[in-house]
Amino acid sequence: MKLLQFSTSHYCRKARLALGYKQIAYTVENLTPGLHALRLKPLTGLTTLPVLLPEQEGLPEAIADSTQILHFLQTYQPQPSYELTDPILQSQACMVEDWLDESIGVAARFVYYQFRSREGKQLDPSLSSQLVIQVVRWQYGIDAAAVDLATKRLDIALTELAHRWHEQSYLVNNQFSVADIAAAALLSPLARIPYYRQTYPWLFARIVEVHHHCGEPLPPGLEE
Ligand SMILES: N[C@@H](CCC(=O)N[C@@H](CS)C(=O)NCC(=O)O)C(=O)O
Repeated sequence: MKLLQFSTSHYCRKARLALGYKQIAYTVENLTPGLHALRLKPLTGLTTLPVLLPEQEGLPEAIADSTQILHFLQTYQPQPSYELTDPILQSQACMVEDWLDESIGVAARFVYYQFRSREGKQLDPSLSSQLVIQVVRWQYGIDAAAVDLATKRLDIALTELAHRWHEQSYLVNNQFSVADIAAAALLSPLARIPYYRQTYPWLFARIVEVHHHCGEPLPPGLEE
């Protein structure tokens, strides 16, 4: 299988964690931001990454959206499973995954790019990197007011996650699920930001555990 991705995207990390957990061999193709839409639009009708190309007869040509990719992989190869057997618990896991995708992953992006353009500029002060960061800020409307709201949303999210992830290993019913994969990927950009590292050490311990569980390399800032 081939994963079309942006190498730094936390949504693409989510798809890689699922592929890793399923132990499915895959290659990646890194697309160039800006030009990516030309390749993706005819393929999926969307412009977002990740996109999975199963490259097998009888399977869809392309699957867009990290949630759909996880769903496809579970059907393609049921074991090892990240689907909970109790349908009510599985529905809870899907709801937590959707909340992380639609709200928390977006908030993490806002806070991360704000950090990279300010206090975290020294992580890569090169002109090319700062240019990419400015383009991303413009593309998503990342300004001080939006970042303030994103920060508050993350505080609420991390208080909720503390109840579920600090005291137990897995988010839903203490069983590994799509919710853990989504949280580990979508909150990983915060590993670069000292405030989050100091305030929520348990979060990064869990992110590392999930990456080990999936056999995938650790995110920037958490490499051993
Ligand atoms: N809900 C989507 C979100 C993916 C997403 O936001 N991807 C970003 C990269 S992190 C993207 O492709 N942005 C480029 C664009 O929107 O044109 C998913 O889970 O796959």
